[in-house]
Parts: sequence; C-alpha cells; structure tokens
Amino acid sequence: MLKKIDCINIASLSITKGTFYRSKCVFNLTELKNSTCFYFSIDFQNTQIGMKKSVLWVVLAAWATVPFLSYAQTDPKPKSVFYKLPSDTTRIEYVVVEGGTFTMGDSTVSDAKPLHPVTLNGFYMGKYEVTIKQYKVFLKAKGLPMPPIYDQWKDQNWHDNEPMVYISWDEAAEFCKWAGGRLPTEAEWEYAARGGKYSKNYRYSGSNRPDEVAWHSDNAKDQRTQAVGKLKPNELGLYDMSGNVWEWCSDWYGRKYYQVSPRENPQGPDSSPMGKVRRGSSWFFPPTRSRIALREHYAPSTRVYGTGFRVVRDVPKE
Ligand SMILES: [Ca+2]
Repeated sequence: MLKKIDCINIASLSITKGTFYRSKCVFNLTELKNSTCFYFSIDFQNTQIGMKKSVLWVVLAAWATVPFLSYAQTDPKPKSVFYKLPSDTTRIEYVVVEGGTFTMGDSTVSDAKPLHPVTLNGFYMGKYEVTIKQYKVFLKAKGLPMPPIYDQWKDQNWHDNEPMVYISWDEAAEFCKWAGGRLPTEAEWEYAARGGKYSKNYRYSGSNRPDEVAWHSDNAKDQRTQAVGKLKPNELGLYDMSGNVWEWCSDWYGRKYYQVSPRENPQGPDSSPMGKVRRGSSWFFPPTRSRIALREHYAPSTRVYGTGFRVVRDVPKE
C-alpha cells in the first residue's frame, strides 16, 4: 500500500535522472535523448519502458491515484469515540458500530441454528476488553477490594493492561452502568465480532487464522490472560473479540433461542436456568473454540479466570 508521504513525493517529483521507489517497485529514470522530446526509460520489474515525458506524467499520476481509490474501498476506518470514567481521567475507547442487517448463527453448530437475519440499531462498543486498570477505578470509587486470585497462576499479580477477570455477570453489568453503558446483547456481540458492515466473513474475529487474532491455550504466554490489543484487530478495529477472555453478554442463554428470535434488536429469552451468555472463548481453551459463532453460558454469579467483558453504549440521541 502506498503511503500518503510517497504520493506527495511523487506529486512533487522533478523528473530528471534518478531513482525513486513506490511500494515494492523501483523506477530508474534515465534521460535517453537530450532533445525537446525528453524521452525517459523506466525499469519496472526488469522491463524497460521508454516513453515521452508528457506520457510519463500521466502514468505517474494514475499510478499515484489508484492506491487512494483502493484505500477508500478496502480499508474503511470506523470512527472511535472516547468517554471518561465518572471518577477519574481514565477513559474508555469505543468503536462506532453502524447499524445494519447480518446473518446470525451457524448451521453446523447445534445451538446456533438456524441461520437467521438480524437487524440492529447502531451502537458504540468498547475497542478492548475492560482492563484491570479501568476496573480498579470503579472499585476505588465504590470502596471495594480487588477479588482474590484463586488460580494456580505462577504470577499472582494483577497486570493493569490485562482484561479484568474473576467478576460475576452482576459486577460486570454494574461497572457498565456506572461507566454510562451496558453489556452488549448477544446479537450485538456477534454482529461486531463479524465486523459489522465491513465484515469479510472470517471464521474468527478478524481472520481465518486464530493465531492472528486470538489468545488461546496454544499461544497464551504463561497460560494466563494477556495484555489487551496486542494481536490483529477485526474489520471494525475491535481487539480480542476472539480469545483472551470470554465476554459476558446481557442475554440469558436459550439453547433454541435462534429458532424464535425476533428479527430486530433481539434481547434474548426472559430468563434461563442455564445462566447468562458469554462469547468469544479465552486463553484457556483451544484455538477452534474462539470461532465467532460458538455460544457459551455460565451462572451469572460465576467468577472465573477466563471471563471478562466489554462495555457497549447506545448512540446518543441528537
Ligand atoms: Ca475476548
């Protein structure tokens, strides 16, 4: 991909003798004939092309323009917004997820059948899983202690840039409310994990190769949570939707819910003995578990080393 600075260089290039570079191509400009015609040669991928200076300018202008067009078509940049936490200067970054219709579910997964269209309003979604640093601000404001680490992790310390874990669904929901947001619905989570309107239909959130986007049992260092945002983001710019920690969703889990789900902004069943939905898998599970479509559930009171959350906000009314 041509960087902007390269375009500027090309635009301001004085065509004389010399060599310049664009992406992986090398242009050797050699004045062939000292005449009014100003012929030049270009060595491009071992092919020498001679042309008039006037033609050369047209070629260079077209060459410089194409990357901008392809950039606009293939690399959209969803916007981010920041909101400060109530009691501190610490902020949470949210990606603006435009509403739309997508196909939810997976016909090969027993509790993710059938494939069904879902239409969602737009929302803001936390770019990262909520970190320990951010959660500490909440605990301090509420006068609450950190939960105990009861796992056999070699390193028993809390690392600020890792996702918060050992929190129940209620605690996660309370944090979201305090921060001015809420937990995502299961449909919002899946829509965002699939890249929203920019989806490239990956199997994992941002790639077909889990190692590129997800911390899982085969690549998580020290067999524990990892700092957020270190792997490749998905099409929306969201990190760690697949892997690192499971993420609590607002819905109760319904094994057959997809068979009866309303099309617009589904909220999940009214209740369930199987607990709340959590999605995306964690560092503890094998890579295949972090497939976007797979569903999971847990009792809302459960606190474990592999379940965290991220915050969603409704788009402010104008
Ligand atoms: Ca995750």
